[in-house]
Amino acid sequence: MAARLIGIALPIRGVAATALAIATLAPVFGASVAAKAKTIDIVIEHFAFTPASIEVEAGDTLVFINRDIAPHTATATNGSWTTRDIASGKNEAVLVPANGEGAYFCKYHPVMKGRLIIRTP
Ligand SMILES: [Cu+2]
Repeated sequence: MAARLIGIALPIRGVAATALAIATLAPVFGASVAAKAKTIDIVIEHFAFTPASIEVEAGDTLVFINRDIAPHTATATNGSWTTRDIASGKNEAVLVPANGEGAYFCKYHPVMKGRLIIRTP
C-alpha cells in the first residue's frame, strides 16, 4: 500500500506546472518528424514512472524500463498508443506518435500516471 501512495504523489508534482504547456501543445502537427530522433528512458520503479513528466518530440523512441516485480504498461489515456506488457526486469519501446495523447497510465495499476509533453520538431 505504501508503494501505491508513492506512486500517486510522484506523478502529480510535475503535472500542475506543465498543464498549461500541454493544453497549448497537445494538438501536434503530423507533417514532419525530427531529423534526429532521440531515445529516452523512462524508469518504472515503486509503481511510478520516472520522470513522471517529460518533454519529447514526435518520432522519438521511449524505452520503458520495468524495475518492479509486477508487470506494467505505459498506455495513453485515450488509447492512441501503448507499450506491450512490460514484464519485471524487461524493457519495451514505443514511438512517440505525432498526434498522440500526452497523458498515460499503467493499465494494470491506473494510479500510475505519467505525462509526455509532445513538441513538434
Ligand atoms: Cu503497473
